[in-house]
Amino acid sequence: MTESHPPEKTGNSMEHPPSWLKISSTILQKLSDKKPVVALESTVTTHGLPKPVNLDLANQMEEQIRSVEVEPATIALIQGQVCVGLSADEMEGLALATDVHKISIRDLGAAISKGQSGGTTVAATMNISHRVGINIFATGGIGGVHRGDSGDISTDLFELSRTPVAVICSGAKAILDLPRTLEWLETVGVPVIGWQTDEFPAFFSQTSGLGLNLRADNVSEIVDLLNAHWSLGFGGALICVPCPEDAGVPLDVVEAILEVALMEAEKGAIRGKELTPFLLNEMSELSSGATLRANLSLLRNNALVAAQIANAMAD
Ligand code: PSU
Ligand code: MN
Repeated sequence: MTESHPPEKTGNSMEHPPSWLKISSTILQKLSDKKPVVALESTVTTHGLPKPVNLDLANQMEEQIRSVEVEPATIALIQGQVCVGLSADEMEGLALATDVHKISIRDLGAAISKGQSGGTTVAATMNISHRVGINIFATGGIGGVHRGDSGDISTDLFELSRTPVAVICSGAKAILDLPRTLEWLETVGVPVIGWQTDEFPAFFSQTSGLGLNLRADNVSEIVDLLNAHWSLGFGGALICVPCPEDAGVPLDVVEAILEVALMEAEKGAIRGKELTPFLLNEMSELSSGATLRANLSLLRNNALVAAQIANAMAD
């Protein structure tokens, strides 16, 4: 008679990871030694930035994190395996490939079963981070509620509501409806904390005119708040870091070029998953690269702030 096995555990014990999961030996060691680790998503690399600056940026984010002795854990799908920590070759393959998928929560099972490669979104990356025991995660912007009446609301908001991971970002993607995104975050119970600011940052712009009820000026305030939130058994938290001053683009400039980009998209009948890359690209051209420079700058800075928070958590 064959022995029956209990289902594989999906908690934080990663001594016997399931077959679909590959954690780098360095990260495994850091986690078991309770050393600080910061997770990084990969959709921003595969779908959010032009090639080849996407590869440079992915590596620079990891360098920022290592510069304060924290271990970066970039998460991505490679041939159906969820990889936590990528080799240099894996990172390059992912960034420069043309046939990679954008993988959110609904796509994860399919991507594993079909042996796909791709970038994990904020939602998918949060979920995997939590399973392996990482609770600090850096990115540029989360998904949210789209403008207009398409009903397009990102799974990122739902994952934030249920998964205890802190996401360090510069707000939501610039092309979204920010007031409605903030309302949704409140509805699903996600604390939104301004990092040295009283306003929700508007991604490329440091300000949005939308006030936040939570502000933290140093890492120990963040650590206290996260520990209290998690001791209550709640889910994610959003820590909003404005784009560095020297790279930020004023809100009125962003709004003006977005309007033009949206018209171009309408003319070209561009929608669905093509829309975000198209708009970001148009906006970069219309601003002579200013929005792209802001995007790169805020991504590097968010990685550093996240690593500082991870260090304070580990103390
Ligand atoms: N913000 C950007 N570029 C991106 C993303 C966010 O400026 O590419 C990615 C993130 O990975 C985020 C995802 O989780 O888009 C959200 O996609 P959707 O709205 O389809 O859920
Ligand atoms: Mn969407």
